[in-house]
Amino acid sequence: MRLINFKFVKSASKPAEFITDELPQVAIVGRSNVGKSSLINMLANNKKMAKTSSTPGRTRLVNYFDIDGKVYLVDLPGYGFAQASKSIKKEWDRVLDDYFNNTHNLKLVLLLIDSRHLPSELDVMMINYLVELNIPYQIILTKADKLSRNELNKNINAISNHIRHNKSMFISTSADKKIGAEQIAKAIDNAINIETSSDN
Ligand SMILES: Nc1nc2c(ncn2[C@@H]2O[C@H](COP(=O)(O)OP(=O)(O)OP(=O)(O)O)[C@@H](O)[C@H]2O)c(=O)[nH]1
Ligand SMILES: [Mg+2]
Repeated sequence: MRLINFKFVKSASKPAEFITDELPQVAIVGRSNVGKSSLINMLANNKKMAKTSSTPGRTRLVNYFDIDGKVYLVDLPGYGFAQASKSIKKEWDRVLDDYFNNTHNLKLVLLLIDSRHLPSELDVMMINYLVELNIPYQIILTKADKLSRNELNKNINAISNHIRHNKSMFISTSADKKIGAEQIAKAIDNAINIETSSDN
């Protein structure tokens, strides 16, 4: 599948505003500043689709993008922004929890982890949370352009050991160098089509 036409649909901050129509959803999560919005821009081939910022904690809302009228790509608030006040942190946690508990058409979560660092405790919590809710997820390593081939391979091994996932399950990406978009499109396509074929 090629992801062609991206359209921003809306931002939401509470369940009453969430999109609950029939279209499948694919959500993007990860700690603040990991590169969620940049990844959307890479997929959309449009640097202005999702707002990016070098200031962490930029995306505080649930942002919905329609792709080709087939699927919603959903940019979720980042977690673990160290400098956020306690009340803002709580609010983010609530938005994430609300989103996962109120979105019944969620087919896949793209969980972003910075390729330069070991997953944080919050990343591990997020994985456990998704497993518990039985939500399929795909690990995406971001900012691969910041590492040499060797360093990247070393980190992929360390990350896969740390979270006990087979490294063949990771997709390495760079929004700057536009690496990994095709693999992600394939993962999204698979996630959407598995459901459709088993429904028939
Ligand atoms: N070198 C490089 N920098 C990147 C890449 N992806 C994102 N960045 C930079 O990382 C910073 C954060 O990127 P965002 O896409 O805004 O991150 P986010 O996860 O949406 O952040 P929040 O919305 O705050 O949770 C920006 O300065 C980006 O330019 C990448 O693949 N390579
Ligand atoms: Mg963002």
